Amino acid sequence: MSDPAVILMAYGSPDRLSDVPAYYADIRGGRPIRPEQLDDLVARYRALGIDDAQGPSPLNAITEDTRASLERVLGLPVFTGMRHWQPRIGAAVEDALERGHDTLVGLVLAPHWSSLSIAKYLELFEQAVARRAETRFVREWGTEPGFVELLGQRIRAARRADSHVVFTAHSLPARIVEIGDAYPESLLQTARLVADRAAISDWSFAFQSESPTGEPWLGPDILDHLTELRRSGVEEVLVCPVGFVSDHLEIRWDIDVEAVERAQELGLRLTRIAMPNADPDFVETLATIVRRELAAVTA
Ligand code: FEC
Repeated sequence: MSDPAVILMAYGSPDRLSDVPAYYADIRGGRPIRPEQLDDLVARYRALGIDDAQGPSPLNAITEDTRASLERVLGLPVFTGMRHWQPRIGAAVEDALERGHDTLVGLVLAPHWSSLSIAKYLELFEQAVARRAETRFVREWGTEPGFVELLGQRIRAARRADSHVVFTAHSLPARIVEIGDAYPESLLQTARLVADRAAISDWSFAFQSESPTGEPWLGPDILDHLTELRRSGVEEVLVCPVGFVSDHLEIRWDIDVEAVERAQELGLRLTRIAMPNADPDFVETLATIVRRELAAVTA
């Protein structure tokens, strides 16, 4: 190994509202989008209320802050590659190769492997490298001690005495379980470790952000789960989204608006932990993961 670099991958977000149709088309991968689905998505982005000059979601800016901090901490070049927007994973890899980097560590800003999520990043990464460099790809890092510690601290900081903690992650079509995907177990493993770290026993797990694709998705969905919690006497809920690391549409809309509204209807108080974003402790955890991968290359 002579010249390593990191390809830091994230989901990506439209730069402005007018990009939403092209961005949604990319997510759908050529499958049709009904006009009312597009209208609904534009309305959700619009409702985030962020100045369009900065983009309708904070995700791209947070990813850039994370990239810049990771580069500083590691003292190595870090390139951003987005799954669904620019700069693409392919462009990031090309850029790194053109600058002469011969060892690329691929790291996704999402902690848990699934055949419908991280596997897609891996495909794009490997296709782009096309055996032109040595690669290490981090498949998952949801039990990384620094990550568990950070979430545990965030829970301790935000939790009130009687809060019930609900860990959440993005739902996926239920068929992934039939093909042997361990996504639900990996999520529960993180939730258990974080709960232990925060010394809480009053917790549960729910999925969020299901898409209207016409097939069954993993549940329970957080909105139904809140109803069940209220029925069982819970009055306060603290959401800890273990499957995400940044503020973005799925947090700012699905939790901060939709879940909060449902909670209010039910007479529940719902708050959530602050996301890791580009927090120095989180960046240090990412750096630890990258250093371990690089040590394995040189070993
Ligand atoms: O803030 C932003 O602009 C982007 C937020 C965003 C993140 C994100 C993360 C994940 N997704 C995952 C799975 C799916 C599957 C489908 C799907 C659809 C959407 C749509 C939008 C969207 N996702 Fe996403 N996701 C984000 C945004 N996601 C917008 C399209 C409209 C909608 O359905 O709401 C369904 C695709 C299909 O229709 O076939 C499946 C998973 C993650 C977490 C891992 C990761 O970050 O890669 C899993 C952030």
